[in-house]
Amino acid sequence: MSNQSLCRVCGGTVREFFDFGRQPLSDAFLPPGADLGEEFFYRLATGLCESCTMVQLMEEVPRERMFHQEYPYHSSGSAYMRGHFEELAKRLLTTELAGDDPFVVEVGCNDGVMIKALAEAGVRHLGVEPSGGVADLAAAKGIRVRKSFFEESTAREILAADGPADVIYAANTLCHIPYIGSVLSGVSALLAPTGVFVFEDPYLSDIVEQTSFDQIYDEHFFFFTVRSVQAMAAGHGLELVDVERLPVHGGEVRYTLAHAGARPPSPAVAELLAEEDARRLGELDTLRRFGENVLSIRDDLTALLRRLRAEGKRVVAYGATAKSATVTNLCGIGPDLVEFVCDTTPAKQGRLTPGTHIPVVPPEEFSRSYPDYALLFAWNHAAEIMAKEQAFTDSGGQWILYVPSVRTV
Ligand code: JHZ
Ligand code: SAH
Ligand code: ZN
Repeated sequence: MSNQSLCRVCGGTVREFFDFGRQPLSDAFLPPGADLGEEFFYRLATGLCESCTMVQLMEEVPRERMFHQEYPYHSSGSAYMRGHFEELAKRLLTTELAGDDPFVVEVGCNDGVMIKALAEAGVRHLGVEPSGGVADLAAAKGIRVRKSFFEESTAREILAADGPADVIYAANTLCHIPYIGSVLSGVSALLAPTGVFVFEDPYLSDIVEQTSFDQIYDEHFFFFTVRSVQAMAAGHGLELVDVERLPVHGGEVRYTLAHAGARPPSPAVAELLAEEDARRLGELDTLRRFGENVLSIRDDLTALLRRLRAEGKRVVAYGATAKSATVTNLCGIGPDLVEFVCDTTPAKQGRLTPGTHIPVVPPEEFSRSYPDYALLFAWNHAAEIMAKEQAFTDSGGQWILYVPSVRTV
């Protein structure tokens, strides 16, 4: 155990600012009969690179342990997210993909939630997706999928077979890749001279602002900012030319990279950079204060759940998110405090949550007999879920939220 590591982007020194302790893999839901003693744990801790300011995990989990045939996250599980990606696909069709015979590559296409619309529009495309189960779901929708991890060698093979890409796109995937140097070398090789690499991931500024510490888990290796992405791009002959804040997943930024000098940067880049500097996002003190806020939320949430149990209230949870692994394992929330977690994903149902072993059940269990309280693990989908579960509130039920602070509504 060390409180220093080497930056996966620039090789500089990464200084640790928060230690979540021993954590299981966030998406490793245990099947019935699993040997609980065999569960895989690693140390989850975050640090700041003192050279390029990239915030990153101190330890890496081998990629095959996380992304495999049984990977249970299905991107199409939220109507709101489906709308978000359809909107982006429409925009790409009228802008970057409007030329003659354009070619688009999506890195981490999952079940095809975004690229489906481009495939249906007849655009030459390729989804690159290492998790076999979700890749099969995409293929079943008529999407051309390559089952592999995207990295430099993959990019060169795609270039040889299909030619340069006008758009390379990745949502909630680039921040999952510790070997990001290889990915960017691949992007730089595969991208057409006037092409763009567009990616969107949780924004460090939103995480710090809202203390949304549950965005930190095995799969999220990097926490990007305009400053750190700019530095990273420059190291690969690329340039950050546009940024756009997004409301999804609790606050993200969509970054657009182009070959250096190919496009004039939008004023939005300098504007957001100035905001980050004003917030002192690249400073250890700011991040240490974030760590103190995490501990307050942990204490408030465990106190509330213990009080409700002492009062004999029924408490369940809603949404077996990857994020919730960090919450339940940091706070010690098990089946003694939360009866079950309901979730629409068949691949998660009938299993136990990683590390804390709370049963995951279908949403029908929730509506069968409403509890007094529901801890909303899928808080980023609050609007969609609260609208759908209006009958729960009508029955007198209350939601428990913990971002940005613990409260019931
Ligand atoms: P959701 C995953 O994170 C993992 P998670 C990953 N690392 C990442 O970055 C993001 O996705 C993109 C369920 N649900 O989106 C479905 C309902 O039950 O917050 C999901 O299991 N009813 C790739 O897992 C979970 O909640 C509903 O009405 O934190 C939501 O997971 C809705 C809308 C969802 O991502
Ligand atoms: N784009 C979707 C999926 C996010 S889940 C969305 O925004 O909802 C992250 C996906 O990245 C997983 O399906 C995982 O299998 C995939 N992934 C992880 N490492 C990858 C890599 N090196 N290349 C391509 N995909 C990768
Ligand atoms: Zn660095």
